[in-house]
Amino acid sequence: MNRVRVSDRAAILSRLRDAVANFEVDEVKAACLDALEAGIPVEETILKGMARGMDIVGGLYEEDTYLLPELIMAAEAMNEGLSVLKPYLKKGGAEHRAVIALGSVEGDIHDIGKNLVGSFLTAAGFDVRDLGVDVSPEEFAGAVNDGDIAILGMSSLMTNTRPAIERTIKYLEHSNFRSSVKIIIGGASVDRKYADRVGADGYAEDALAAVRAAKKVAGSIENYSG
Ligand code: B12
Repeated sequence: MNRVRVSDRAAILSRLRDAVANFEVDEVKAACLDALEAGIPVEETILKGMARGMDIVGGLYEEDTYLLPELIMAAEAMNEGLSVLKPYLKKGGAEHRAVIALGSVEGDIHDIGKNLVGSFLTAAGFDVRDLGVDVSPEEFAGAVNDGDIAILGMSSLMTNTRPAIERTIKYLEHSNFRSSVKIIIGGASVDRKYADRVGADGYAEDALAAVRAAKKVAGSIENYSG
């Protein structure tokens, strides 16, 4: 395995962060390849490099330096980088763990984080069903009704879509599906306190923590063999 000095590793991750923040697609791809060559774990490259770049973009948007087109270009740059790195996400863990369905909640079309969570979960051996974006409470319940789903993951990035999580949980309760699934939630608009308040079974702040949260709730499901 290639050895890389801590300072080099930090330099590559900063380069990647800045390339995403400046939506320089070619530079993002080149930095991803350099990170691979330097032996930096793919998870770290994604979360400590590219995702930090997206945080910068969010901050610049908030202060009106960036507008919507810049958000879109940064998202494209991140997706290009992810396509370079995804094939190298480590496959680990047992196959045929619990089935987990993921969706961005009603009104929310942000999906980079959700998709990342899906990729990390797949790499960890979970069977992931992607319900897409703008998923209504009825659609979440429909997915549970369809069968073998053990865990439902909901993503919300905006304060005005956060209430859709609570609505979905209430809808699952009213339609008697709540007890058949474990629920984990994430995304920039939520935190552990909110998760506890609405009665979710787990919360995670990033994709690595999402794998831990999924394993934890899966561990409490009867007949789970992971
Ligand atoms: C990229 C982006 C977009 C892209 C989305 C592209 C796409 N395909 O996803 C586009 C340009 C489409 C967009 C649109 C809009 N956006 Co936007 N967007 C962002 C931005 C810059 C980055 C989000 C991102 O991808 N981050 C990188 C990923 C890796 O991180 P993440 O999503 O947080 O996911 C991680 C964790 O949260 C967690 N996680 C996420 N989901 C889940 C789910 C589960 C189950 C678990 C366990 C964990 C988990 O793990 C993930 C991986 O580590 C954020 C700013 C920010 N810093 O969040 C604004 C931001 C979310 N957007 C914002 C806004 C306002 C909008 C628009 C309304 C803009 C407009 N005027 O139209 C629209 C809304 C569209 C809609 N209806 O949803 C605001 C929301 C403000 C608020 N607090 O409500 C933000 C915060 C920007 C800001 N600072 O103002 N956006």
